[in-house]
Amino acid sequence: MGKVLLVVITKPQDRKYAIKETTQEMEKLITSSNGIVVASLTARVEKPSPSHYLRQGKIDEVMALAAAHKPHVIIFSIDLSPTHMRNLEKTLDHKIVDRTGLILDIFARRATTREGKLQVELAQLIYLLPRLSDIWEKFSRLGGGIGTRGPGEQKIEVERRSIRQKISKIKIDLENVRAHRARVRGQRKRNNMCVVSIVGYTNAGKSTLLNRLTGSHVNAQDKLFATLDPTTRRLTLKGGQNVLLTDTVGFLRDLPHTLIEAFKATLEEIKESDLILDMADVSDPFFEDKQKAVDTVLKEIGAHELKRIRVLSKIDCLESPEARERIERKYPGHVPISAKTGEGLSDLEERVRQELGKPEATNEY
Ligand SMILES: Nc1nc2c(ncn2[C@@H]2O[C@H](COP(=O)(O)OP(=O)(O)OP(=O)(O)O)[C@@H](O)[C@H]2O)c(=O)[nH]1
Ligand SMILES: [Mg+2]
Repeated sequence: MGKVLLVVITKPQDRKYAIKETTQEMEKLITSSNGIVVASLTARVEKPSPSHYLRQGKIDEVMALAAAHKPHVIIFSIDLSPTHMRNLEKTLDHKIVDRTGLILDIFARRATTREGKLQVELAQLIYLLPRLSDIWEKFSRLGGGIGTRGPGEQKIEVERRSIRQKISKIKIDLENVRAHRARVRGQRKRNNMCVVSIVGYTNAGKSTLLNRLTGSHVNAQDKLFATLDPTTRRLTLKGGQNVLLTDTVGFLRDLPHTLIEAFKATLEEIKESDLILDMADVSDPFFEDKQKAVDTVLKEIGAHELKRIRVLSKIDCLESPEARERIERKYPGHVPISAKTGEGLSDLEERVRQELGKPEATNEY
């Protein structure tokens, strides 16, 4: 992705810390996509300008920064309409990427399995469809004014049709994936295997926990969306019960709907679990907001009524015993753990055993 100029948009209704939180998250997303932020600015936008989203004064500021820092791309912290994006690209003469575009880029880098790749491609095509005319316009501009309106429009129609066909084909392929997953789940049910899914905000420590509990080596790193494809490992609890522990894609605030839609097959695995471990990273100053975002996604995928154990992760990062006590007092019933030091893991396993032994969901969420 190269050098990035970051434009953080704030709105009047945003909370006090929104700028800091959004800036930090955007920087992490950009790093996760191999970009480097060389300059950034914030713009408070009350009412977007109909043509360029930003007003002229801000556009001048962006232009000055771009001239000074020569970024490869200008990234916006919000989603832009196709018109705004097209006009900004023309005026600023730079490639513009919005939040969903950036997240799609990270997902495309991470996808390794056929299923993951199909899901990312589907999300990309859905994102591309309304933006097609811009690509063709650029193409005809390059061609030196060839492509008068008539034929240009026709070409776009042809291209649109072919994209729609691709979308339908991928959807059929993904239906097969879902059917296969459903069969596997049926098999597990017949074998009385319980499935426990680890969910939480991206970077909460889900994969590290799976590795620690099951002695596996799935990719865990300080990058957003390090995991895209679900991994399932067997875990033997005290007393001998075997369960299947699944680690899967992390959540994000305002996860683009295109992605939720495209990742239905993956997210469905969560919905069909017997128990979820909902992890929140207490070393993150914004973890409470992130917990709310996780709740929202769980609701959206219909998994909010499942049995759930709330886990507070990375407690080794809390420096003082007082900080730790404060958190534990504030969140009674949550299980504090550190996948790094191993602290709290046997308590967590014990809670899993108890919850699975209970007849049905008894939590209040
Ligand atoms: N200090 C500390 N760091 C941890 C702990 N658990 C995980 N980490 C670190 O947190 C970072 C993210 O961990 P992952 O396990 O990849 O997180 P994840 O939830 O799987 O993230 P995604 O797959 O990106 O959604 C890594 O750098 C881990 O080393 C912990 O208990 N303590
Ligand atoms: Mg992970």
